[in-house]
Amino acid sequence: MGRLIVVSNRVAPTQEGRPAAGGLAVGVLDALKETGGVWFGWSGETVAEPSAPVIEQQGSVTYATVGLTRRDYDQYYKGFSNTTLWPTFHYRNDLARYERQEYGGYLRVNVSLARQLQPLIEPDDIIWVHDYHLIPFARCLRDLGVKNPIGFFLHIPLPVPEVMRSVPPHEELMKFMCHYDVVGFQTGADRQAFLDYIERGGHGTASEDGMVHAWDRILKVGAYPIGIYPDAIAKSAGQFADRKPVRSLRDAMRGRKLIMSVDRLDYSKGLAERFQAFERLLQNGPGWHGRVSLLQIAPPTRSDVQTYQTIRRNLEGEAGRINGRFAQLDWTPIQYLNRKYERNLLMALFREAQVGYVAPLRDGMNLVAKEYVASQDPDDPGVLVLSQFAGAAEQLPGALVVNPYDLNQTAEALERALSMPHAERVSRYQDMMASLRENNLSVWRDTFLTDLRSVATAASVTARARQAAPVDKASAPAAPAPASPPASTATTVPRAATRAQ
Ligand code: ADQ
Repeated sequence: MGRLIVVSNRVAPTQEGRPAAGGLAVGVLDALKETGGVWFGWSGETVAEPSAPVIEQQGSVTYATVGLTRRDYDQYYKGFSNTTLWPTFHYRNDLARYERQEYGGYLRVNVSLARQLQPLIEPDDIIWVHDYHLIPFARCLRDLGVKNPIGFFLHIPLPVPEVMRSVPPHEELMKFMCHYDVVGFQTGADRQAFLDYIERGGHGTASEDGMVHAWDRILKVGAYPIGIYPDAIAKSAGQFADRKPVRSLRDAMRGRKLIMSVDRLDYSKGLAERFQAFERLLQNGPGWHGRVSLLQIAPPTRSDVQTYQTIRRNLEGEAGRINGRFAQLDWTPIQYLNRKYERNLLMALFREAQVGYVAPLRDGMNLVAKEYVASQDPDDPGVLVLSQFAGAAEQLPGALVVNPYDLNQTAEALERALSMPHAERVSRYQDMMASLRENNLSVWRDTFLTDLRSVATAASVTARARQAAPVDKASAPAAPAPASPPASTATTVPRAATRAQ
């Protein structure tokens, strides 16, 4: 069997024990460590000129990283990826901006990354591309003659067609997605959004088994919810329980209950609404004053994007306002920490919290929700309060599910979680652990890769059969095999890139 080549915008820090805030990095690294393979992508450095990948071997994983020029960083990463696609895909068109030049940069970088990866690809490899930065990547590889199976997984939500259409090159992006052999989403709802775009827009058809025929392509489209390794997390949460920061937190909370939230500092995470629902709890329930604290850990990301500076200021203002309103000499209601923690330590901190509070306004999956559950003490577990807009809500049957825009409902759920009887907490925890075990990270990876291998095998069998016995045009299937894009569109990527510069 060939190697697995994972391609993502950012290759995670390679040193063990270094915190890697970001769900993709956590999920991909764990998945890749088990199978071994190559991880290709941006090193996080900006460079004067693009150059060949730097190769570094660590255990079973080969890291192949490249730098981006300042212009690439501004147009591809900061621009189209994070100022057009990220907000729109999280239903924040109000924060999205579209610049044709940035889209040109996005296409140019995809072409350039594909060229840098191509020499590393061996005939038996399978290629798994991750996330919204790299939607055109399969198309770019195919243009270079790469025939290997190529799959794509979107870690963030795919919006419904009406919202998707607000991105000016929406149709080209959807066509690019159809150049993969398998396209995977986090939830059934995201998958449905894709099918609705294709079918209602008259671009193609889908069959029961998830095969889509669109724009002369055949691909498989499925929901592959990303998981975690719950038992490994449970183990490390227990093992790190006596570390100093965990002991300090425990001592500080003596006699008080702890509600805990951990997120990247991002507007999709609904942090201001979260603080306001906690404020509502204190406002409606004076009995909680001095008896419960909210610990919010939120390391800043993308801090050079203007919107992220604004959200940071707003949030600091909200925490200050609420603390000013309710704090007592010996009690601060909200502790807001702008920093990363080592992963195992974070899991041990989760175990100290009676409530895990995960309330994004929109989230592909949200691994924190899963990690919180897995970190709990099975004999005395905490309760998860979870937004209905996180993909994880489809998967965690024991959570108290809330609409984060409804501050009263969320405050009531927090109250219920804080007061929940032991037997109910245990039963909810057990339901969720069963689901986490059944859909762990290996299941995510293996299901996706099994589909990718079988779709690619079926496609090459069909292609060989066609070559051996050419059929007359009238009876030929409408779409060619996935590995061979139609010649008529073969230059779309370079042309669009040139046009937009
Ligand atoms: P993210 O938006 O980054 O991921 P999430 O799924 O919650 O969101 O993952 C965050 C990860 O970073 C978690 O593993 C968490 O433990 C870690 N982390 C967060 N804050 C940290 C801190 N202060 N210190 C250390 N570690 C921290 C994207 C999508 C999600 C999707 C994932 C995976 O936006 O919807 O679940 O990819 O597919």
